[in-house]
Amino acid sequence: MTVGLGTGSTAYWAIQKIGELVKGGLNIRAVATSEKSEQLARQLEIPIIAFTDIDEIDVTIDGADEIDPGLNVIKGGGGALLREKIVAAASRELIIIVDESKAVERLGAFPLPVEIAQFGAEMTMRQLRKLGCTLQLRGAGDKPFVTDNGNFIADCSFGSIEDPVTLHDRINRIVGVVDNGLFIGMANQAVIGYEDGSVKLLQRNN
Ligand code: A5P
Repeated sequence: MTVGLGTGSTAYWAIQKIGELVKGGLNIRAVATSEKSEQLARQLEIPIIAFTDIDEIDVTIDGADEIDPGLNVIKGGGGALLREKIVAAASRELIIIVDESKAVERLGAFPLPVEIAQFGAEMTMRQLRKLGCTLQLRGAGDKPFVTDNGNFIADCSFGSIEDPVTLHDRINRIVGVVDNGLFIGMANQAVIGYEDGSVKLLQRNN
């Protein structure tokens, strides 16, 4: 199988587990959604292949910042949303793993990460604000956070997102936006872990 490896503190544990299985003889190849996850996978001796060398990914396991009951998701808290979305779009199955704090009735309390080109960033952020959010360029002072793809992240607080599909499309129509952290209709399953050790599995109905 070809497996997509997610990014973040939750995906970290999935990668560790996959590493154990590989050590025990599991025969897979993997693509990573960030340089950090790729590094971790290499340390664990999970065979990594270049994204250009694959046609399709069988399954990707990744974390999320928020997930709603329809399995729509906000991602990008760790800044890897673009590669995560490219890998998710190439995957037959996307499994989201979260703890209970990420499961919400409606998306939007978590500021939506939007990846924007460095060139013209001020202009792009002005257009984003017109959509009704308060916005923070990620990073400190004159040292903005730069993604693995060389772009900036604008964290856009909408408070509550009533219509994620429309918002996703309106954001991505802004010139200078590379992509945003709304993953709509991409996740097939979610695994939600609770503090008492129990686990809830959610399946997308389609
Ligand atoms: C990385 O850019 C993100 O999309 C992460 O998958 C998301 O932020 C969840 O990360 P944690 O598992 O660290 O909360």
